[in-house]
Amino acid sequence: MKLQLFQSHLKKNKIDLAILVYPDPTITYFTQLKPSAAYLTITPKTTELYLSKLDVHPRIPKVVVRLLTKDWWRKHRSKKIITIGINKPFLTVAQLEKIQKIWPEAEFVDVSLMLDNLRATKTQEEIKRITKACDITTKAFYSLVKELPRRKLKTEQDVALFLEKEIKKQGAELAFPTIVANGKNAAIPHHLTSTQKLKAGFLLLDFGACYQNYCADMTRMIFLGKPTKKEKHYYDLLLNAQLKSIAHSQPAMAFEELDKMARKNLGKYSKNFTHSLGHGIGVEVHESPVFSDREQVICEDNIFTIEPGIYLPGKFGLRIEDTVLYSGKAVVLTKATKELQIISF
Ligand SMILES: [Mn+2]
Repeated sequence: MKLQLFQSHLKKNKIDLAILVYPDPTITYFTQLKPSAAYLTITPKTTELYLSKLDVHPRIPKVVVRLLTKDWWRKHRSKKIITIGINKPFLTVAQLEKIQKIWPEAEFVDVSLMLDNLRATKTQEEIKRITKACDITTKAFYSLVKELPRRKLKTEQDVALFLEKEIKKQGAELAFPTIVANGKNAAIPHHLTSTQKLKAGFLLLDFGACYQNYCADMTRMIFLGKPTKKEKHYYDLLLNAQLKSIAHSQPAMAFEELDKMARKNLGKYSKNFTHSLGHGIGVEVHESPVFSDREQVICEDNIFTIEPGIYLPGKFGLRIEDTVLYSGKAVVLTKATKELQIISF
């Protein structure tokens, strides 16, 4: 995506060569590929992608594609290289040791922050793809709302498989394994979808499509049966906090501040909100901006989730999540209705 901008950062910081090793998602970011193995080398002037014989070798604008051999590095070794950029969170110790053996005299610097910042601001093409991923996710949700009253889906896993099939039918992949949590299972934010039979109560759906390498993330609640006044009250309280967080987003506001505001709006249930308000999203489901990082503020063309939750261990849990683009104002990309869907059971 922003390859040339990254190259100018390398030049400015006097980094001779950056080496990225697959499965570093930054390789997908720059090349739009998800190969089985790859090295991506970026200098201020040239970019080379080394792919194994097993993968397709497509043409990529501004990237030279080469065969990954045992001594793929030889050409680079012949040049004077003093400083090498690495993406620390995605480089294993074993890979680093290998690279250090090839360039024993080089100094290694972490370029992860540079890459994270680059990726946090989306290009028009990225916005298009994430918007499409969100539309696919929304459609899958509506298909499920239509399907549930037929009573053919018996377990959490049946529901998850239905959603996943609806996503794949639309030409997309899954951004992450679907979370379907019914009743007290929903009190665990990352419940592992089970074969448990569906029962009356809240049904939490946290899922997303991945379209052309770009992810969507959405959580909606369905109620099977008839909710009590109290259950409705929890839902309304949470929805109010979620809507306010979206409405209060403004440029240069710290994500941490937005997080605090959501907790305030949950009142005494803020102690039942046990995770962060959201996260950046793109080629990865979780990427920069990181809400707990004090330095990170809302910028134009950021895409992030807003997902407050209330978890009552042993009873039930609720979460409402949207993928949001900040463009002049917060624009909700996951357009599925947030009116509690009540399905007779
Ligand atoms: Mn999320």
